[in-house]
Amino acid sequence: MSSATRTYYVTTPIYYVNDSPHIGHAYTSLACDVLARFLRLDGYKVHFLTGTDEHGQKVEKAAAAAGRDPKLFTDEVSQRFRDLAVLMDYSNDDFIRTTEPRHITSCQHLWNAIKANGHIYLGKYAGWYSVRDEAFYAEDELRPGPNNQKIAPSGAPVEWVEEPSYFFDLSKWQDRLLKFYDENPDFIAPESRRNEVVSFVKNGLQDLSVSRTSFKWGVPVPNDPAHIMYVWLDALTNYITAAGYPETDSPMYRTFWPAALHMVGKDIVRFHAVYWPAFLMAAGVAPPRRVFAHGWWTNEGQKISKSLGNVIDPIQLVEKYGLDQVRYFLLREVPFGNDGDFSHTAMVRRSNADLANDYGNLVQRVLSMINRNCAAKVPANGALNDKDRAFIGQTDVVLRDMRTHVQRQEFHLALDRHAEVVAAANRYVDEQAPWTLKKTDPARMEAVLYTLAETIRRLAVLSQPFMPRASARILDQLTVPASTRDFAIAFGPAAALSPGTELPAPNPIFPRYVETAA
Ligand code: ME8
Repeated sequence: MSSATRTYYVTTPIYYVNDSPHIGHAYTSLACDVLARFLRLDGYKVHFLTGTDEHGQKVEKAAAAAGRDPKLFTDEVSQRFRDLAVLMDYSNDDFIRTTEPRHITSCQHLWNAIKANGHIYLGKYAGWYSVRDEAFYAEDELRPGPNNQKIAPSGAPVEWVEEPSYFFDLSKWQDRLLKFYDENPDFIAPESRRNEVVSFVKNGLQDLSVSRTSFKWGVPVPNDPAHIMYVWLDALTNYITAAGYPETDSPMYRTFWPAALHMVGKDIVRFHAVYWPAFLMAAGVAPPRRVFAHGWWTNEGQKISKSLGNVIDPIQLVEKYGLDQVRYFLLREVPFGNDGDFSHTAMVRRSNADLANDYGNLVQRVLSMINRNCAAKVPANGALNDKDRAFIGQTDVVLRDMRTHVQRQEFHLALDRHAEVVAAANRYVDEQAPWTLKKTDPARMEAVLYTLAETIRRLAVLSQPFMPRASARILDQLTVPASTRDFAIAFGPAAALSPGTELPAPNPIFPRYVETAA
């Protein structure tokens, strides 16, 4: 396949607009952003989608509690998610809202396709529902809670619901889903989530209620507007809406559907890995290629919740520690897929140790030495020896390794590989001691500093997806043109730093975080 034909469609969950974004939302979108940026730099045509989930009882209730009209309320809260995308420097290509006309059309079209294929029938729902999870639960999934209430596995309260409802014949999809998982071993990751989903499906599936009649805030069911669509059917459909559905002949749809990856948190894996492929297969639409369910963040050991008052606001975090520092911390601190704990101590430790002391210091000391000892010009490279060339060349292998890790959503391992070269380069500075060579062997000093500057250029190219602003500043300090920052060019022979090029005065990239008295 030529690089021009490689495409990748990556999506975040669309977030409920019942409340402001917090660190968990920022995390999922960050992972998608890093993936999208990495693949664009690697020559892929990428479409990166995020957005907001605006229908359903949960949002309707939040609007009522705020004394607001649901449309105006969702406009306002959705905007906060857009603002977050700007603050966090996400490179999303589209932002979808489920209240948009394009989405209503798409939902109704999908509904009609599923119904025309005989997979939707009218009945009556009598069972448990959790508004907080927007999910139906079987009796045996619930446990007793306080005041004789029943509690969902997520800890959310449930209520008894009885109303006319359309059903999707999910019970008939068990074998087809199991076959699909079998034939597509990469469809659900990580492995633990895959096992969880497979055993859930093996235990048998019940038909799923896909419409509600007791409230109005949603997409009307075609030809029966007393019903509105179940918010999860509505929400999941966003992924094909944004790909141009129902225009399945459009260039957009043909280029990007099926999606390469739906990134989600582990709380919503069942919706994405069970219901969604079943809905799509029932409509004759290809399912996505992969669902990755990452882990859960706690705050200083506690579940993050509004009622505990410990919600971490990404805006405050970025103001306090810096954007690239936060982006780095979230993806480096915890193996992607595992649960993680946010703590101020860990954030400061990571930022100061890895960024200020290691990466930042490497850049600062090398550029300062060049500034002082090489007349602020890229050093001469005539005296490079095999060891120097091998030192630079190791970054070719790191690019390959990082590519593999990012493709598998092992962001922490990609950053580990990067950090190894940073550490090796700092050792190289110490071993070669260029400052002592100035008088004894100036040509050798230039070769050592050239080797380091060229390594830093490559490291900055590789860190762009993770820390776009800091990486750009490093590349600017090396006067690397914007047109030579993608991987194919940056790692090609013509992009190497050119000796004699004038360099600006160096500026520190990653300040040390110092606690200020409150
Ligand atoms: O579920 N740690 O929206 P939502 C890590 N609208 N990630 C977290 C997190 C935490 N503590 N808290 C939230 C919905 N997340 C639906 C999705 S998609 C068709 C519809 C992230 O606003 C994580 O990605 O409740 C989780 O899956 C998502 O936010 C839930 O966002």
